[in-house]
Parts: sequence; C-alpha cells; structure tokens
Amino acid sequence: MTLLSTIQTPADLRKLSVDQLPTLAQEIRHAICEQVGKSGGHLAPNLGVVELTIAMHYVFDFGHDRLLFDVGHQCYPHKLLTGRLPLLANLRTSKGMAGFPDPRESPYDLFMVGHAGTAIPTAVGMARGDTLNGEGFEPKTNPEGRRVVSIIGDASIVNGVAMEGLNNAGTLKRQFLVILNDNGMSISKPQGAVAQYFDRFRLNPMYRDFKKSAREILKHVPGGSLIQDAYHRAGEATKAMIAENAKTAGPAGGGAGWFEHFGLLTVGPIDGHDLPQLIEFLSEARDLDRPMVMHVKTIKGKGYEFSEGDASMFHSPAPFVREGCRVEIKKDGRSFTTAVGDAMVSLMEKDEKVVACTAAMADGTGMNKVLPRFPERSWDTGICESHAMDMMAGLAKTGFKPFFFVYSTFVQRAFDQAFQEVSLQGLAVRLCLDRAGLVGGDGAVHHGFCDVALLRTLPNAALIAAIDEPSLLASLEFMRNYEEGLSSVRYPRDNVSQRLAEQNCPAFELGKGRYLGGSGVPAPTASTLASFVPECDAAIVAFGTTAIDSLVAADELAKEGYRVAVYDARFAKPIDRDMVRALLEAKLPVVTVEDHGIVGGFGACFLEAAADLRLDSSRITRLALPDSWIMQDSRAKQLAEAGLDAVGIARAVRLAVEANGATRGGASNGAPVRVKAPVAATII
Ligand SMILES: Cc1ncc(C[n+]2csc(CCOP(=O)(O)OP(=O)(O)O)c2C)c(N)n1
Repeated sequence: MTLLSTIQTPADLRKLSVDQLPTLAQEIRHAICEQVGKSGGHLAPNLGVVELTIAMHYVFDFGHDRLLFDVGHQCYPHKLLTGRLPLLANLRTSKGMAGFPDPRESPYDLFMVGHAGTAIPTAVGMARGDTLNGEGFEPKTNPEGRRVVSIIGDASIVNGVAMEGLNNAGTLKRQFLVILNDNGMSISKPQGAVAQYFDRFRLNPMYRDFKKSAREILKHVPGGSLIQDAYHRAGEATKAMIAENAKTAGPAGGGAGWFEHFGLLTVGPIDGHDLPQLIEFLSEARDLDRPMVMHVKTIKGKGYEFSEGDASMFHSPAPFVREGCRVEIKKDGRSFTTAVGDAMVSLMEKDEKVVACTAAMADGTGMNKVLPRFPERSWDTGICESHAMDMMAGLAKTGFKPFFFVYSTFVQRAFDQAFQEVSLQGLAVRLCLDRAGLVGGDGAVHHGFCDVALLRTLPNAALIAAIDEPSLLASLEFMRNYEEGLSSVRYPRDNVSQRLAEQNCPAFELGKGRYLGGSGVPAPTASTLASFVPECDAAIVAFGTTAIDSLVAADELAKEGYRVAVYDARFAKPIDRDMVRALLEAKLPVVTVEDHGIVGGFGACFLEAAADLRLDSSRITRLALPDSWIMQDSRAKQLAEAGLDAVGIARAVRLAVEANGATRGGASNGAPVRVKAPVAATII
C-alpha cells in the first residue's frame, strides 16, 4: 500500500512523520506523471510544487484556513491530498478530476480559477470577510481563527491584477501569507524586468548564519518598525530571513525589499524542495499577524529529467509515451495554431509594417514561430493582456499594423483597452483569437464563449470566424488591410479540416458571407454570392468551424431526403444583410450555428439584423453554447453536449423543418410554406 492511498484528508497527512514525506512526494509525482501521460494535462507546474503543497497542508488546516491558488494549474498535488486520488484516473473529464480548482469537487477548493493574477485579490477579500465575521485569525483574541494563504507563480505575480492585490494586501492588519512559487518560468521564459529581478535571487544556503546578526541588522533598517514588530513575533529561522531581506531593502538596495515597499514582510528565497525547511518556515509564518510574502524557489517539472529539461514543452502536454529516456508527445493533424503561426511568418515577410505580440502564450498561439524569426517586430509581453492591447494601440498609432495573438478567454482581460485605446481612437488593431469556443479538458475557466458578444459592441469592429486554413489565411490578409477599426478572427482549439480543400476560397470582403453548397443543392461557383438561395428545405448559416460540421449534417440529412444549403457567415459584424434578407424572404427555416455563447453571439446578430430589416424572424433557430457552464471533457463531447456536433445540427434542422411545416424535399424556394409551430430564437 502506498502512503498516498492512505490519505483521504490532510489530517491523514499530518499523521505521517516528516521523514515519510519525501516518499509521499515521490508517490504523488509518479501518480501525476503516469496520468498526464495518458490523458494530457498540466505536468511541470504540478511536479514543481509537490513538496510545497505537502508542507502547506502539513502546517495549515485548509478545512478551516483559506488556500487560494493563482491560475490553479498547479493544484493536482493539493487535490490528491484532499481526497481526490480516485478521480485522478479520469483527469479533465466530466467523470473525473478537473484540471483546475473546483469548489463543486471539494470544499478545499475555494474558487474555480484558471486566469492568472486573481489569488491575491480574492484572498484579500476573504481575509477582510473573515475578519468582519469575527472569524479571522488574531494571535491574542482569536488564535483559532482562519488564516489566509495564497500561492502564485513568479510569472503571474507581475500580472496587473496581482499587483493591484499586493498593493491592497499591504494595508491588511492581520495574518496574510502570499507564497511566491518562483521557478524562473512562465509557460515559456518569463518576460519583463521583474523576471530579471527575481532571477537575481539565488538560494542562500548560509541563511542560518544570519540568525546571529539578525537583531543587529534590524536595528538599522530605515523605517523598520513594522519589520521589527513582526520580527519579535517570529521564530528564529524567519527572523533571520526577515533581517537579511531588510538589510537589502530600500530604493538602492533592491533585494526582496521590493515587496516590503508594498508593506509586506518578505522571507526567502527558501528551497521549495526541502520539506523540513519548508515546514519550519511555514510553521513560523503561520502565526505572524502581518501580511507576508514567502519567496520559495522551485524547479518546474521537478523529478523527471525530461520535464525538468523542457518545462515549457511539458507545461501542459498532450498525452505522451515514455520509452526509457525517450518521451514522445502524441500529435495528430495540423492545428489552427500551427496554421496561423505559419501564415503569420509569411505575412510578416511580405509586409514589414506588420508587427505581432502575444501575452505569455507563444506556444499556444503559434507565435513561437514568429518570435525567433522577427525578434525586432514581435514581442512576448508576459501575462499582461491589457498592456499588450495598449502596446498594440501605440504601435498602430505610429503607423504599424499590429496583430495580437491571444486566447479568446484572455482577451476578456483587455476589453477596456480594446474599447478606449483602440476603438475610440479609430485605431486598427488585429486580434487572432485562438481557443475560441469550447476548449476541452481545461474546461469552463478557459472556454472562449463571449469574444463576439464583447467585441461587437465596438463601433467599426470587423469580427470574423475562420472555418479552415484557407479561410484563416484569407481573413488575415483581409485584416492586414482593414484600417477602419479593430478586427478579429476566431478559430478553435482544433485541427483544420480538409473538407473544402478542393473548393475555391474567395477573398474576404467586409460584411460578406459565403455560400458553401450542401446536399441536393448546387455547388458554389466563383461568382456565387452568399445571397444565393437554391431550392431547398432549410438553410444553415454557420459562424466558424461549425460550418464544416453543418456540411456533415447536411450529408446525413440528404440520406433522409432533405435538401439543405449551408452558408459560412464569415462576419458576425458587420453581418451580411443581403444574405439575411435573401434567406428570410425565401421563408426558409434557418438554423444559425456557432461555437460561441448564445447571448450576444452570431445568432443574436442574425436576429437583430432580421428585426432591423423588418423581416419575419419566426423561422430562425439559434444553435450556440447554452446560457450555462459546460465543464471539462473532450472538445468533441462538449460540442455534442451543446448540440453543436453534426448530429446535433442535423437534429435542429429536422425540428426546424418540421416546425415550419415544410415537407421533405417539398419546399420550394421563395414559395410560402405552411407554418405549423414557429420556432423563434430557440434557447438551448
Ligand atoms: C490572464 C491569463 N493569461 C494567460 C494565462 C495562461 N497561463 C497559464 S499558466 C501560465 C504561466 C504561469 O506561470 P507562473 O505563474 O510562473 O506559474 P508556473 O506555471 O511557472 O508554475 C500562463 C501564461 C492565464 N492562465 N491567465
């Protein structure tokens, strides 16, 4: 029996001796590595925090105390220590353990998180709330009260949201521990001046020698009364570290005094793999009644040569196979991300006014191809989407053509900048929105469900969805030349389809859709407009890759005798009004399909256009992500759950045709059909 299998709650962990903990750490690493090899998931971030997590649960009681994770991608060891070992085998699926903290899974998870920078601000809120409730830890008056701990990585702590949290945390007059997990890495190399600053800190094995001089040093710290105050409360080890940090504090001194300018005491750097030392420091920090940062150095990917050697590749790998020292990550097909990276290299070769940036997602957005090729015209800003958007606005203002490569879910962080510094100025910033729609195993915290809903509020925005690689390339070319305002193209975490490889992909024209053909209807020619309506029983207007699934659905429906015309909307804004008019005037059942939330998405654009054009919208059915959350699973299962796979689309078309009283193969273009039961704006 393993030690890990004996742990149902952290109370079981605390029954183990400190000597047993390294064995437990090894077992946790093994369990995580084996599972991520099978299912994919976050590997290196979790391997790096195994000892730190054990020590945190050994010292604190998070059934009572508060533990907040930043991003949350490093929560696997925590989950294994809080009763979720049985869920590990189904990691990142609906039956198993979510890849991020999830309060539905366990009371030990306080927030469902996935975006960087939030742990400190939410922890400040909980600290204030606990204090207001009379439940906060206070050494004299409430020693049994709740303590608050947050854990955040070195790349995430420079995030603006985290900085705002730190600024506020420094005003707290109570225990508040921030653990800075400094592994010198983001997903790839961390960016910016603070990353270089953290880099200067090395583990100092001599920290114990500071003990002797600690008291002396503190006497000479300018304005060090707060530190002295805490010093007198702290145990020996922490005292020594506080003193050492205080020694280097001050504008010229640099050192960890940086956090002390925020009013937070600082200890460290501490070796994040030395369990006895971690336990000693945490035990002392536990009872300090001041906000404090504990700077812990860890090795990302710790425990395996391959993951330590390439923590970037193994940050969140797809399933992989290990044979001896050889590790191979399974790859299938060509992804939109790869396609957009290649396309961007070509675009930048062709046009020297094109510049590009990503906010810490070089691998995830294809920018890893662009950055080394054009180091003077492309940037990784680190985890700061708001800054990146504004930086792109600045570049647009100086005459460049900026492209910002960002996940749909993270562009939400930069909406205000898109509004004010981009749109309001009439500047042309181009957004390449990767992971638009359902994202699979990362789950609800990462779905790109609302980019259209947000961005369509911006005047002059041109919002595109790509359906395959040729349409992606054509959209980039359109955006390169679009100077009227913000433009964006969205595409999913998926492979590009070859379905339309033989079909000519026309150039993009502002606000114009594309007729794709379908089943039992004419194929498009070079001159077919999207307002062409063939004789058919129903039309599907898809925004994005659901167009491909719609063609598959049309194939299936053809077997049942339905003739279905499929359209690629191309633009949610400006929508192709000629297409809307032609379809609605033909009195056809129209099904809009999109891998985006139903609220404010493409279907909403279609309905609004119908209303604006004073057309009958009663035959419109909207298929979209429901107005509720879809949790982690494979993307294929999530699409099926939302009714957005070919089966779901075919089902919706059948219902729409039935509801509109059309008969199989019987409805004729332009002829009025008997309406049995109108289906308007069906919300699924
Ligand atoms: C707002 C936001 N932007 C980007 C990401 C994508 N992301 C997930 S983890 C990560 C790196 C985090 O680095 P760090 O905080 O140092 O933690 P580590 O992975 O090194 O443990 C990034 C950029 C995110 N989760 N949130």
